[in-house]
Amino acid sequence: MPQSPKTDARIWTDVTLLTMATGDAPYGLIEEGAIVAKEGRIVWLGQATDLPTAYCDGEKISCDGHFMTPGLIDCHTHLVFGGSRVAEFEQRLTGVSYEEIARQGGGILSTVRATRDADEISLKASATKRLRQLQRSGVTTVEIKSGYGLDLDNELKMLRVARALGENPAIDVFTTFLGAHAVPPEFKGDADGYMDLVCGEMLTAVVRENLADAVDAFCENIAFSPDQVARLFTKARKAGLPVKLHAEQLTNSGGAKLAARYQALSADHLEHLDEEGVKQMAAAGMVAVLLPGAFYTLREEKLPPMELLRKYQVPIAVASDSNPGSSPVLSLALMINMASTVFRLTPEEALAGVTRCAAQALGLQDRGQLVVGLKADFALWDISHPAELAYQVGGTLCTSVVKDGRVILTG
Ligand code: DI6
Ligand code: FE
Repeated sequence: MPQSPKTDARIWTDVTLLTMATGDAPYGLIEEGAIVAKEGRIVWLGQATDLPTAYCDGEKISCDGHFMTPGLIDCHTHLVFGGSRVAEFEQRLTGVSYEEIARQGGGILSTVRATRDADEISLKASATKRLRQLQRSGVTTVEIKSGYGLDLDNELKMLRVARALGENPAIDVFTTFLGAHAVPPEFKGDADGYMDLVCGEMLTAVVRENLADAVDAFCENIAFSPDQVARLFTKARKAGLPVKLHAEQLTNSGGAKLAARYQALSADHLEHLDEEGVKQMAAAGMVAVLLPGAFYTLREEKLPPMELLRKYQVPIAVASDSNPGSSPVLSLALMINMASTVFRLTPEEALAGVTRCAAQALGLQDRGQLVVGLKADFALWDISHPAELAYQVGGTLCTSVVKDGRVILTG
């Protein structure tokens, strides 16, 4: 029997909405608001006094005066991995640099060894724990990369685990193939030879098994050159996959310009990005993904070029980069704080960075704002001013998470 519109609508009331929709008031703020979801989508929002009578009989959920934002989107993570890098953290505290550790065969390669040794069940179990923490910070969509397998079987294993995590109705997972994350020990000194494997057998299998929604690479002097990345991006685009790039994290290698040539979704990190790179990102319609957790953990000193990104109107996303080496971060809410305090984004820019602009960084048009027709993915916050989301350091302000119109976390 068809359900009447009254019965399956769910209405959140007694709430301040931060819609994050473009062109509206700051934050898209609506006081004394209400929002209605049906079949997983937003069907109405506005001031509670204007609620259409058609929805008055629906199931009502009072938000006790809390604030609602779109569900947060973490558009850059390496959440699936084996082992731990805590010993390396201690080593770095004694003055050894991240690059030195990588050159000595530690760093990413130590996680590669542990990930190769782990089976899918244990990888899924450890990633699930981390994912739960992110969800508690208001996340409803997460991107997860491969990149710690670095051979055919282990890259596919990582992507299968990421896809399996996305079977949970409480979270959407966007998967990214990052086979070109580092040169594995079997190819030491032969990055070109390894790139042949990534562009050939590995990419073919990833596409055949539909395991990835995008392709990423690490363009850096300790990883792959722009020419090597270009070979991969040409193949990826031919296979119909969008690309994105770890670029200008430790040095200015020209990665962002290369990514722009392939209309990449985003270039990520970007501390060493120059004006020409910013211009080309703007022309290609790319998003700049800033990762304050990695900047903080590695005690970097060079800030990303915020003023240039604003000047050329490049949308700015903010993500956790959650990974065992450079960013052991499990809260996207904390990244709102760090994006403001460390990168000097305004609180509104930082919130847009984990909602509207993060959706754009994943090419997802159906989320990231509270707008009629988009997914009913919400996070509720016990705050009394929107800037508190950026002001608070740590703790848990998120009181409830709604995914596709269903309450999945409270308290
Ligand atoms: N840049 C990063 O910050 C992560 N990957 C990358 O290319 C670090 C990954 C790790 O250290 O394990
Ligand atoms: Fe990363």
